[in-house]
Amino acid sequence: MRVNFNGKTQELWTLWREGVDVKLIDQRLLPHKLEILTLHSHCETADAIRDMAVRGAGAIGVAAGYGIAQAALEAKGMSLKDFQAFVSEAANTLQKTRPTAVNLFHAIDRCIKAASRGSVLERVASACAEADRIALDDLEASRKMGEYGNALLGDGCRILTHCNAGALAFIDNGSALAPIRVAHRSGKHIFVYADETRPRSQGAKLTAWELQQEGVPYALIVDNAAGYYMRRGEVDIVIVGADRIAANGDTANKIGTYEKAVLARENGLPFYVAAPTMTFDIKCPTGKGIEIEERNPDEVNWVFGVDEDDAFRRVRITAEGTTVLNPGFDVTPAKYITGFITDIGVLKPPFGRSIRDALRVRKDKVC
Ligand code: RUB
Repeated sequence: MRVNFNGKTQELWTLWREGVDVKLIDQRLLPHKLEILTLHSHCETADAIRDMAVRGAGAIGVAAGYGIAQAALEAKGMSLKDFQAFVSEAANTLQKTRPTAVNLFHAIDRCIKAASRGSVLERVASACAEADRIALDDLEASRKMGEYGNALLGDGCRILTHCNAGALAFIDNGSALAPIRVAHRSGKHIFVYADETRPRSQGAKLTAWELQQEGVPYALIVDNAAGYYMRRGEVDIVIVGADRIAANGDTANKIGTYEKAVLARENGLPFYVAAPTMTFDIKCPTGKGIEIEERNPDEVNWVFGVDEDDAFRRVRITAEGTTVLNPGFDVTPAKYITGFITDIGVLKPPFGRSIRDALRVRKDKVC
């Protein structure tokens, strides 16, 4: 992604691996500070996923794959039996970080499978190679989603998006923001409405920042304003990302996505989900089977940002003892979805069939 870093405009990835170390942009500090975090072990990587230093389905999938590679490297001097026990314990730790995005589970499964044959050193090499392949797949998938999604955006198109499904949710480019980047870079005049996305404000803190860095015209709106702009005829299309897509097309994404889909239908607007084939969960027949993460009430009770002196501050906005419910995601029923922008093309209803066919094409990439 194009960022202004250390006074220079440069291309930066969200995360990458350097030997046993994983390096990533600490997303908790954005947009105020661009800092690269170095994670020296799989335990540190698991903490970074849990604390959302890295977040977004694609990015946490890549991070989890790197976590397995780190565990394999940490255990390379062990006996085969101890190596296997250490790596499966690491998989367990990484699996417990966040429950909803399936990319995390698919990436762990792929790396564990890769590390299950040969000597310890061969297993280490295979785990690392598979983790790196997942990262490259992620890059390639976002490039393809950018191309396929761009075809849906005409000159002058006004797009509404929710949460952050951008480069920060992937290695680069993103899912929902990938077509927006391609359209903008190809000279189309587009405009983006970025939902704030309470409680963690990924739209305000991350999507707005990404669009600003890229020079895409946009406006940040509060979550409650989406229907207002749709009804005024000022939105042409809604594109969001996804954390898990069931076999029938029901889609889990950031809390608030469902109501945007219903509003889009009410206002006659196309509602697209952009996601790589890694995000489909064929083992999950419908959205009812998707585990929804319940997050810490502190995210609702407190806000985090900088004061006038640019010092980071955490401020309580509710009364002590306020009762809070904080689901991280919701499920949008497939009937509200116009299509899926994927790395192999745009899937159209009936989704049961189009998803099954798509996954047959990419059976090497999904579990
Ligand atoms: C992120 C979120 C994003 C999807 C899309 O939630 O809901 O829309 O993960 O991801 P969180 P991607 O910030 O809680 O992780 O674009 O990587 O498929």
